[in-house]
Amino acid sequence: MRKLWENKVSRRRLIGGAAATGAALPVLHGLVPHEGLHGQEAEAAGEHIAERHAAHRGAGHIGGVGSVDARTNGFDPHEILRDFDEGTLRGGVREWEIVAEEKEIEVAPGVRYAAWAYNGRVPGPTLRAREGDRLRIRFTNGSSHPHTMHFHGIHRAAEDGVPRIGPGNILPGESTVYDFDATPFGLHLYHCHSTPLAEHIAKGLYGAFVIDPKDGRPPADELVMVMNGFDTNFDRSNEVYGVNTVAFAYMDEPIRVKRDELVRIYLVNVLEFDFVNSFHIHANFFDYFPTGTRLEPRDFTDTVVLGQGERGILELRFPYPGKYMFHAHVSEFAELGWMGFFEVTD
Ligand SMILES: [Cu+2]
Repeated sequence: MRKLWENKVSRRRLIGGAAATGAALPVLHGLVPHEGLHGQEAEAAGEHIAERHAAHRGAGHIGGVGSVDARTNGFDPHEILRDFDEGTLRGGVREWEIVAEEKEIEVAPGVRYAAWAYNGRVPGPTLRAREGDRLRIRFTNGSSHPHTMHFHGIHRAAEDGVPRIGPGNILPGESTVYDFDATPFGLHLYHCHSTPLAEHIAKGLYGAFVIDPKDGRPPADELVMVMNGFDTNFDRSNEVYGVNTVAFAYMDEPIRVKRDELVRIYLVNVLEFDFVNSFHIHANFFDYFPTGTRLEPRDFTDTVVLGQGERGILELRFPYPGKYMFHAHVSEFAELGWMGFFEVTD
């Protein structure tokens, strides 16, 4: 316990000190390789990051931490934003094939993480259905640990994807089918529910699950943002934070949106080890629909705070062109990767 407490304190003190000098971002370089990795690997990664860091100092841009090659990971946070998987309709049933597997991913430049992934991505595919659809998800466990798929929604106990109920834990090499109706409409999530639960979620087995209302929502530029984090040194506290996994992905390359166009953000918090996460937009306000289960917004605000597993839909328009920051208002998370920009053009 003492070690854990010291880690937290040292991490926070480092960040606080760096923020005070206006040099918060380089903390990621100093912090992650040393606390996050061990032995030779740590030295190699440390040198690697130091090189990249030196190269970027000259560039002088705030997110100057190098970049993660999407080809190495096999998924791109920019593509995940607008990638909705509506499955395949067969005989009136919407079907998906999902495979859990072990996969090493890069979560910040030079920082690798031994993840568990649904269909090779973290977060897993954004599954999208319409209220009342019959859903059938064929799940195969291609990893060496037992896993499940637990969907938020209203369904029978046997379809709930928890150990010892219905098919229970799906053992390595085995498959099952989850079969239920899409209800209620809103923004939900799915995740593994095997134990230890925090580990199975933190390793990357989660994804957004959108159920559209029967009559749909107004047309918009729709974006999925899954707020997550990575405990790279297994101390049950995260060293890297982001949206759709890669730290600073949208700092390095802003999310491009059109002036005055309706933007709809499906925001999910799957963070483990931290009780809350948040989303704050600069120079703008949004309508907020908690869990997306009502068609009228509850709030008109610029910041929302979400607990673990909480999610909501944000709708906004950008009236002016330019670059607008968005980030966790938990400053520590922002400085460890959870910040980005929208770039608004005519
Ligand atoms: Cu699992």
